[in-house]
Parts: sequence; structure tokens; C-alpha cells
Amino acid sequence: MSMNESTFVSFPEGFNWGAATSSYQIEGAATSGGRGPSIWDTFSADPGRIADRSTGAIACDHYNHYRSDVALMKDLGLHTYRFSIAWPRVIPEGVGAVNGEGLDFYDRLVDELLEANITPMPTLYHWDLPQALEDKNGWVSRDTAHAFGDYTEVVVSRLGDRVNTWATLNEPFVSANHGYVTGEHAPGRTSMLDGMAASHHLMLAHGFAMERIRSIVTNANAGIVLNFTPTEVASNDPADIEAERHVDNLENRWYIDPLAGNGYPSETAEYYQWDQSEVLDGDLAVISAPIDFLGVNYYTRSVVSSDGNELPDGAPVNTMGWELHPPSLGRLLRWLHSTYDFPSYTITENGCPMPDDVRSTTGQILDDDRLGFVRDHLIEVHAAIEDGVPVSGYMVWSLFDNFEWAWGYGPTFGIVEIDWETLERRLKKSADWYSSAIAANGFARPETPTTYKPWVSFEQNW
Ligand code: IFM
Repeated sequence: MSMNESTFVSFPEGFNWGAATSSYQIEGAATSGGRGPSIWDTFSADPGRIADRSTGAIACDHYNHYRSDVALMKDLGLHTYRFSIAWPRVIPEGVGAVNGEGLDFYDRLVDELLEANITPMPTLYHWDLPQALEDKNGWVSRDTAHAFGDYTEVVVSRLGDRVNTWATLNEPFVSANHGYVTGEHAPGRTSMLDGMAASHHLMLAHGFAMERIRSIVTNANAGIVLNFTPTEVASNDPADIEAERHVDNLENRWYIDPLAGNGYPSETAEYYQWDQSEVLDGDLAVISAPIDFLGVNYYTRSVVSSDGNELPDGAPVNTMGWELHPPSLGRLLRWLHSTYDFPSYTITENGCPMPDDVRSTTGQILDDDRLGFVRDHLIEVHAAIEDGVPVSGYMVWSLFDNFEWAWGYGPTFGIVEIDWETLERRLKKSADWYSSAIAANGFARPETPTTYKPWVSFEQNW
């Protein structure tokens, strides 16, 4: 078949192709340049918290490799680089004294990106809370939201003359739920009500940050990054239906509803006996001030029964056991647009950890499965755009293999491999493919859909 419109998946002019990372997962240099400790330094030093007992102390050492890393991004042709700023690098104690050396690092990074014609897209918080603030009750305390506003002002005052695209928080659901409810992430606390208080203070922090960004950057393009796990109900059993509703409220609506001015899903708040006493007069107005874009992180769906989540028989999964289900991304985007109608959506994360166990004779990782995953999700994005959803860009997660939180370095999400002995960066086949898709603003539609092997996920042995 010759290449024509139906076989070429062509994106609208100006579609923004990028890649994403986060500070604790790649920077390393945990004790250099005046950086203070974060909750992840503390948590990962606690034996038994991280699957391979690793930490982000060195990670990809991006702090020292940023120049060559930006050169690599330029070679790939990235339009945008989404990274995060480490609060404890900028304000080591969370409040008070600013660490000039920390700000200088992000200043140099931004200049290097602009020089390479790559748009910097900083996220102000991607989970590395200064430990000093956790010692004062972390996100359960309203003071942390105020401290975040002040930190935002420091960062944006320094970089806002060159950076206009800002994301406030990354995945507040994960910060609150994994950090304060299930304890699988730092700070490792386990209380549903603390989690709900934390969720509100995170959203308030977002609102305070938006106010500061808008007051400093007149042409700001600012928003928040939320993760979504679209749910389906396992059966018609009323218990399953009720369970699905609560999971959907907690995982998909808890953050976007207040952002859209609807408050927290009350049925689920009542179910967990959260009296919302932390929500003070005026908070919801702060939280629901207009955003310019909604960042959407999508990895998997969830089929819910009253016994928990069920993996459909024979479903393909990644090496962390998450089902691979591209159609749920398209469904999610259509649902968001028809229900909430934000001005624009950017896929701020999408990607998958795969075994990466096939190499060419020259040693390149031949990750056809990851390549297929990214391509299948981009096909969903493209279809959603054709249906009228204003999706302006796609950021693959992740640029590099990195520290995958409680899983350590086992799962590899990168389109670029890191040699953990030498820290050498090597492009995987998916990176080459992504680079040519960027150059062509699209790609050939495969004649047959990707078949994913049903990989057995790693054993979590901590
Ligand atoms: O690695 C994380 C990232 O930090 C936030 N979103 C999900 C990714 C994969 O788990």
C-alpha cells in the first residue's frame, strides 16, 4: 500500500513533541550544590522501602551531565523538555534561605535548552518535598501549601523571564495516596484521613502557585499535571458498581473536580468519613482559578470489583504488571473534554517499562514493544484530536531509564538507556523511531496492531 493520508498518522501543525523526567529520578547530586534532604532521601535510606534497596543519590547524574543531555535532546529533535525542579535544591529547609547554587543549576539548564531551541517545561513539584517540611507534618499541614507558594515565587522570579510554560504539581493523587494513605511512597505514612487532608493542601498549593505564576509571568501558560486511571466495572454486581464509583472518584475525579469548580466528590468523602474541615472559605475558589492547560498522565486502566482491581485474563502487562490498554487513553481524552472542557490538554506522561532484553549486533536495545506502545497511544491521541479534543502535545515518559521510586532501578521506562556503571547514554530503537516521528510530525500507521507479549511482571521482593 502506498503512503497516503489513511496510512500516515499526521499531527496538526505545531503539535508539541517532548519527553519528560523528574528531579529525584534523574538528577543525583543529592548532597551537592547545597541541596537539602528530601523525603525521598530519607525514605530510600530506610531498608525495605525500595525493591532493590537503591536511592536517587546518583541516579543518571543529570546534575553533572545536563549539557550533554540537552545535546542529546536536540539530536532527537525534541520540541519541549518537561523536567521538575527540586524544592530542596532551591530552598533546602523548605522555607527561608534560598540556595543560590540550586537556582543557578536550573538557570543554566534553561539557558542550555533555549540555546538548543527546546522549550523548557518545568514542573514545580514532583514528589521531593524538603524533609524539614515533612518534619512539620508535611502535606497534612496547611503551612506546606503556603510554603509552596513562596517557593514558587522564588523560582518563577528567577526563571520567568525565559520560561512561560509552568506546571505546578505532578500527580497530586500519588503524592497524597501513596505517600500518606498506602505508605508505599515517601513519607510512608498510612492514614486515609491524613491522605485526604494532604490532597486538599496539595490542591491549595497548586492554587497559590498559579497566583504567583500569573503575577510574575504575564504571558504564562500554566497548568497542573494529573494522572488518570480510567475505570471499568468488573460486573453488574451492585457491590462491584459501588466499588468502581469510589475508585473512579478517588483516582480520576478527586483532583479534577475541585479544579473545575465542583469541589471534592462528596459521596466518596462521606464514605471515608472525611468531614472536609481542612477546606476553608475561599479555598475552592483559589483551587479552581482558570488554568491554561491540563497535563494528562496516562499509563493504564483499572477494571474494578469489590475485591479490588482485576487484570482481565490474558491481558498484556508491562514489567510492573500494569495492563497495556491504549484505547483507554482515547476514551479518557474524550471524557475529559466533554465533561470538563479545559482549554487545552497535553499528554505530559505516557510510556512503559519493558524487559529490554533484545539487542542488535551493535548493542542497541531493540524495544519494539515500547515503540509499539508509544505509537499505539499516539494513534489514540491523533483520533481524539480528529474528534475535536484540543490536545496540543505529547511527552514520552521517560527520556531516560531512571529511579522508579519504590521499584528502584528495575523497571526501565526510558527511550534512552543508561549504563549504570559508566552512566553512558544509549538510544534505544524507540528513541530513533520517536525522533523520526518528530521530524515527520507523524508516522506510518502499522498495517497490523502491535501484539504485546503477556510479560510476567517482576517480583517485588522488599
Ligand atoms: O516514574 C513515574 C513518574 O515519576 C510519575 N508518573 C508515573 C511514572 C511511572 O511510574
